[in-house]
Amino acid sequence: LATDEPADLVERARTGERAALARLLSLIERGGEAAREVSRICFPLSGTAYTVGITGAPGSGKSTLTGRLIRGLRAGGAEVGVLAVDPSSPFSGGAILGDRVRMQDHALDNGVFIRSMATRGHLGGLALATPEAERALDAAGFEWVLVETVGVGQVEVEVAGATDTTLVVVNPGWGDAVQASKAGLLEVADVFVVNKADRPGVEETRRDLEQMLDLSGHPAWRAPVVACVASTGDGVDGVLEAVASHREYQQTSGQLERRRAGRLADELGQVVAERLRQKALDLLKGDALDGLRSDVLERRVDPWSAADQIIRFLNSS
Ligand SMILES: Nc1nc2c(ncn2[C@@H]2O[C@H](COP(=O)(O)OP(=O)(O)O)[C@@H](O)[C@H]2O)c(=O)[nH]1
Ligand SMILES: [Mg+2]
Repeated sequence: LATDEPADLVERARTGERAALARLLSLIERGGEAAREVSRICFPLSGTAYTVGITGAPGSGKSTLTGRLIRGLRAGGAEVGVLAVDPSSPFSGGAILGDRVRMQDHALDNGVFIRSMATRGHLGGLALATPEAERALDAAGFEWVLVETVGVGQVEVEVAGATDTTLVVVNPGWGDAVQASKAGLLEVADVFVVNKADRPGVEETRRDLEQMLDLSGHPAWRAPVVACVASTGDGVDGVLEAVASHREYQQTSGQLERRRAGRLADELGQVVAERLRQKALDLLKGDALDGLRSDVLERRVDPWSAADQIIRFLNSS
């Protein structure tokens, strides 16, 4: 009997029932008690999938490239889960339609699961919902989880960077590399992909990126710059090889474990901060602190001292 219980949904998702997995992701998006239950069950079942972020400016070819990566990974027999994270467009929104069309090759392949995500009610928004969604795909048995996010805005860049390997997609032409750098993408890139290499300016863009990398010192891993034409598939093998080298480097150096541990520690910090923030806001919305609020408004108590009192109140409640 099909139920909507998180435990039951997880069990069914793990036997390959995609509708159950879709339902799990909806629960995560919506947040609240059910999302926490999903999270609690999926956490110990996850930790084996390899996650790849694909980010860059709108229109740079992220979805087209993602479709090609899916194809390449499927050719090796692996199951691939994809999250298209788009804060600006809800699940049925127009912007996602293009992604669906480009990825429709895979619509009938049960080894591929593509889902666009909006955050709706999730506490902490995108930054906290995405790793939970990744873990649901991981728990459902996908060996690869691809996360496409638009590389505009701090949270989106953070989400894209919170993967095992992050691809930053730029296009040929003057200034694209500089734009990527301004958006904070240089810091999160493990591999640069110069997509639309059928257009002029590939070498200039490559040179710009290499120069920026020169300026950023001598890290243990220097992001390679790989050119491709996602629309035809030319050069996509090189992108997959770069992902494989980065994975290999991280596994042999211990960096993968450190990076994952760092991400979990960050996530824990964010969850705690978010929950405390929510508690404090709820408290301030009520009338329990009316007196204290007047004290601040009438300048009898300064905000920092008032905050001390509020924190004491939160601790004792
Ligand atoms: N000329 C050319 N066009 C491409 C290439 N890759 C993608 N496109 C086109 O660029 C547009 C935006 O692609 P899309 O994958 O939706 O970009 P996204 O917004 O980054 O996901 C679409 O019209 C694609 O067909 C490429 O390698 N060369
Ligand atoms: Mg897209």
